[in-house]
Amino acid sequence: MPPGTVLETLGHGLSGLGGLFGAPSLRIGVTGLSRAGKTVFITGLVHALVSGARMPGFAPRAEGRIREARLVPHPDDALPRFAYEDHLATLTGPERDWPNSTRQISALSVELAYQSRKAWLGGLIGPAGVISTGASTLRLDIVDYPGEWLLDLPLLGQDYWKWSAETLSKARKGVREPLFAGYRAALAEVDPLAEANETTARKLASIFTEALRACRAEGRGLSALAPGRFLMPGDLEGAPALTFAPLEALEGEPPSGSLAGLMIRRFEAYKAKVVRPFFVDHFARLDRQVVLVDVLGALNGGPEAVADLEAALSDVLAAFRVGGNSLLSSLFSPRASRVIFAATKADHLHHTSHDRLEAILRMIVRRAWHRAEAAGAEVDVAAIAAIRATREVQVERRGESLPAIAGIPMRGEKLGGEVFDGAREVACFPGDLPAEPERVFSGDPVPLKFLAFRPPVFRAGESLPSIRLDSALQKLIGEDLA
Ligand SMILES: Nc1nc2c(ncn2[C@@H]2O[C@H](COP(=O)(O)OP(=O)(O)OP(=O)(O)O)[C@@H](O)[C@H]2O)c(=O)[nH]1
Ligand SMILES: [Mg+2]
Repeated sequence: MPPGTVLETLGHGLSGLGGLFGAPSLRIGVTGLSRAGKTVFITGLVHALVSGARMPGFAPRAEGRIREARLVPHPDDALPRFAYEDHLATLTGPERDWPNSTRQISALSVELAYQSRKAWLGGLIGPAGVISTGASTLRLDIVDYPGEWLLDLPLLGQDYWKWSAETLSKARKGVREPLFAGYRAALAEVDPLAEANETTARKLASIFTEALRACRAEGRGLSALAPGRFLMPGDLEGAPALTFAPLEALEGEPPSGSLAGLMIRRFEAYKAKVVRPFFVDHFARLDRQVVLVDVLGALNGGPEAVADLEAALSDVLAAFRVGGNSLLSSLFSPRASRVIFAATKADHLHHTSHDRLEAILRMIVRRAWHRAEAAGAEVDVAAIAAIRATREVQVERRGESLPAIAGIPMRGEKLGGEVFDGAREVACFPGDLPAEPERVFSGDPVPLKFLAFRPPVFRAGESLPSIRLDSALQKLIGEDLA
């Protein structure tokens, strides 16, 4: 019997290998598109666990059943370690800054020593009459990886020409149209049937990548940007498998020595050497998945950015739906039994708007979820702030008392002509989220303005403030510690 099945027959449903070589383990993927808040989420979550933070919404902690939470070595030696200590030092050091952007997959393990609920309630006598302490351990193997990599799943079912046609057609519409003008001009100058030439291939790939990057730029908020490794290359920067770009359709098969032939070969190499191994070696081994979503960033970008985010999340969701008889199921089958979508940075809103934020996220995800039949995994949503940088205040304006937030804007942030110095606290009213979540897909952009605030002041020995991080954790693993 393979190792994985042994534990499952014990009714644990946990990752097999960990159980045989140490504590039972749960592999938790934390993903999201670039800047969604992955690094901050993992740092905040791990700090809350190991520092013994009060977590009223996380039952095992609230009930005092977690005896110890400590960092332990990650079992997978091939994965870089998540730089928890560095990120924490950046957040809590004298500069109080947010961690740098990360470009790689990384992992960190936390071991929890806990008492099961049954033992806690006094059921300490085992079935054979043996006195048990009721103590158990569970290792959380947390894996941080770019959500962009999940957007590549549809590529596995496409050939080069189908991908090219879809990509170029999307590039002719809406916000993308002017951003891809340079790429279209570059395409007009090349002959796809001419002899393959590395310089031309590189030039096209680089102009194409620049256009993708422009779509992603602050304010535009576009999300559906496959191939995922073009923006998030990890350790593959400059690799031949990433040196391709879409071409206009041709009549018949191009000769293999032509530029088009080279593009086709590289597209297939990207699928076989980059996309497939990620899904088989990493993605398919996750037991739980957190997908972080910067809903506020997309709302700031307007309806097109929201629609784009929805399209991207729909591709992300497709990865979890690979089921029974699909084309991809022979390749891998995801085992994540619980997927939590979390809208991050909720501390940019007064708590009276958190339910609306959650409703908007639910709407964005639900439409995608119901479009195809869900296979297996339970899905839930939450509006959270892994690290809360603001406090709530009431602001009097023309005799009216408005619920607002106050925080210290990062140095250089601008609002209404003012440039902030990174030292002064300000109160602001970011705007109202619509009561009807559908409104974010149509009509006028929701008039919102979010400032980036400095992380909160941290005193050694204390915990970092957060919003609903505990209830998100309860949804994710509460039952595993029951
Ligand atoms: N106020 C507030 N800001 C947050 C929070 N989480 C993330 N942010 C902001 O969002 C930015 C991106 O967060 P990261 O955690 O670095 O995002 P990421 O998904 O790891 O980004 P990449 O590594 O670039 O993919 C941070 O620099 C903060 O400005 C939060 O809980 N509260
Ligand atoms: Mg990161």
